Amino acid sequence: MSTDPTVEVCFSPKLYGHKLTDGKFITVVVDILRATTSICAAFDHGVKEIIPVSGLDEAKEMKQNGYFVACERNGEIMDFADIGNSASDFLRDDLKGKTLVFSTTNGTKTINMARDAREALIGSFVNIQALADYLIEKNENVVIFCAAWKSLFNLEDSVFAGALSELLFDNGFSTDCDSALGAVDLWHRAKPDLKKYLSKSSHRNRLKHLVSDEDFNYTVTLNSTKVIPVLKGDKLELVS
Ligand code: 3SL
Repeated sequence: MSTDPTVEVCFSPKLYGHKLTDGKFITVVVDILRATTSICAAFDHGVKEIIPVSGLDEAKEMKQNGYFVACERNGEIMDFADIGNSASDFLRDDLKGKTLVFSTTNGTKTINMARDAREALIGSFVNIQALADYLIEKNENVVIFCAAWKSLFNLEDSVFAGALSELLFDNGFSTDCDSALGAVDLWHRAKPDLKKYLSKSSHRNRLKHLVSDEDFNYTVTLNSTKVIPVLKGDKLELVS
């Protein structure tokens, strides 16, 4: 019997409860546009910790308690928040060494759903190789958990799931999950021009008036950072 570690992809939070992987596993949460890309940007720029909050009331209360809050719903910054959810929002020197609160439409809820994993890590194209190296070293089963859009399949998270699955398959991981195989096929379609491929995605078009081309370029550029955020208790911090 093969003892290779396995890869499974969940295309939506609605599917996470049905995953086949059990026992000890690591979950990689992915919300390419924009939560997990922005979390990587924040850590890369020196933020110390991020508290991912699912509900708006909680985010508002934490703002009243003095926290710096990043918060959007349907892409739009909330009126009580300090900043929204673009990677460039986090590139401020006054955030270095700080603890932030972060609440988004899909991403932060998905992070909080991943608490059943032995480790919940944050994935994006900007940290994909560092993440793959970490997972290869750990040699444990992996679930790639797409935040999707309001439970519906999205292209950008699924293409990323394929890219990460392929890096793991090339290093001894196996799968009996068609979603991982399908995601790899999607990645092969997207890989020659990732920006062009993801430009047709519904969320890129939904966000067109909110997300600059510069932010989108950052999102589709691989390996600009080696940060690997991990959920520890109620906070995201860097893996040690
Ligand atoms: O859903 C999320 O977590 C967001 O990243 C959505 S948005 O890109 O801010 O619209």
